[in-house]
Amino acid sequence: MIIKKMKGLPENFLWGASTSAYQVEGANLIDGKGPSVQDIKTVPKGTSELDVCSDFYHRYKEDIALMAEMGFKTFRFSVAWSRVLPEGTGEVNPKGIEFYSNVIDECLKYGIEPLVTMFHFDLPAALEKRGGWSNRDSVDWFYDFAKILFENYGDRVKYWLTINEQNMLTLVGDVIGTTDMTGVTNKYKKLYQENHHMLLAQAKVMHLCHEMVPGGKIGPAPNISLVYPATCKPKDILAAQNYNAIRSWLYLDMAVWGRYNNLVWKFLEERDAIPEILPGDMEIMEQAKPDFIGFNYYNTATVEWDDGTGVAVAGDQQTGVTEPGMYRISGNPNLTRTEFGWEVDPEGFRSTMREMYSRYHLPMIVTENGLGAHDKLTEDGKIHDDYRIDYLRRHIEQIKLAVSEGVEMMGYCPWSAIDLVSTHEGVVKRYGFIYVNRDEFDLKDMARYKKDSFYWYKKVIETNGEDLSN
Ligand code: BGP
Repeated sequence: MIIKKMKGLPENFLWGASTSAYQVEGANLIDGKGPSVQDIKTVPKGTSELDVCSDFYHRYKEDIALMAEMGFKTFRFSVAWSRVLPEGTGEVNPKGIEFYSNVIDECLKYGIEPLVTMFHFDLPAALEKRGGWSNRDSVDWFYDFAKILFENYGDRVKYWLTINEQNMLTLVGDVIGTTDMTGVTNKYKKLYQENHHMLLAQAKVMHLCHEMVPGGKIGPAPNISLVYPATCKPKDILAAQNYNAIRSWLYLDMAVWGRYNNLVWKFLEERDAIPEILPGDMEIMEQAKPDFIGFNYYNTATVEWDDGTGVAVAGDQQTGVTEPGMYRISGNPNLTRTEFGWEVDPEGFRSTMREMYSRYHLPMIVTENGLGAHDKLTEDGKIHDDYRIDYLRRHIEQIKLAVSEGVEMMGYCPWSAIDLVSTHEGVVKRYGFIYVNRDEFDLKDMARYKKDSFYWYKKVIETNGEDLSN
């Protein structure tokens, strides 16, 4: 659709940006924090450990002041479960409770609405030892953890996100460092049982939020990308539908409707991987209602038909992995790529928003979107990241178009507010508006510098997205 009459973004649009605890905080075993699965994993060769990261734990005041300077209306951050509950259950760590309380107060001081992710890739190691999400008790573990969060922060935090990228935990958990396949004979059985427990835990926590938090709003935060067929061959269309279902609709159909997607169900049946569902589970999920959908978008995916001979070459959140007999990742020759090989598709962002809205009719907030690059600090303390400005501008333009088409968008939180450690490609893959002066292994002085994108985003926020010029 060629749009001539633009609508403009809603007045209370939540401009902000995102981080996650294990990637930004550092202080990973300090002040009573227990280890998480991220602290006990072997980090990919050539990348830094997660002990210091951006040292947000000690510098959050300075960092939030910079976010306020950009004019943030919201800040999306996650709580490290093992900072609050070092063993994952039981004894609460008062210093952990205090830290997030301080972060929340610091945001509120500047009129920044905290948007809190309850779980972002960092299950307490103690719980992993007890079977992690494979253990049915994980539903109660998460529920009890959520209760502590609502009790302590529910008076000040209105917006909650349950689980970050649950779909990526299932699809590429090995790359993110969350999946242990030792001794597992049927990976699908394990992964989709874990997935069922997470879905149920999420549903119970959505109920709980509505009971405990006055005016509280809660939603999921999967990574959603529309999947394109590589050609208009009918079989490629089927392949695209398969991957759309496995990658995205499974998670949103469950979160919104409490219904297993039929294509995914068949896929699981074929792999002898139907999860164990106890009486009452489906009712809980059917009745749980998110208030909005949070979603991370980096790019679309493109697939072709696979006759069962495709090879599942390792891939990450955005490059994807071929699923023999369902779809084969093919790549899209019409798109450019970032220097880390991720395709760039702003128009795909619009089609993703359109598709999501036409399926679920819920308000949506972008909880991640951004460009990872090797930024350079110049001698006079500048970072000229015009490529990031270009990426973000092109994506915001698509939000404006989608909104003009009637899609309800609540806000935009690109990844990331400040440089932090990538899931598997180290510190050198930078995303922030704020540069952190450290290298992969040399911590330097960790000083903060404003990138060119910092000033640009400030102006975008000031004009509520009207002025996107450089
Ligand atoms: C998402 C994760 C984030 C983040 C981002 C960028 O999948 O939710 O935690 O890191 O992707 O990915 P990466 O760090 O792999 O570049």
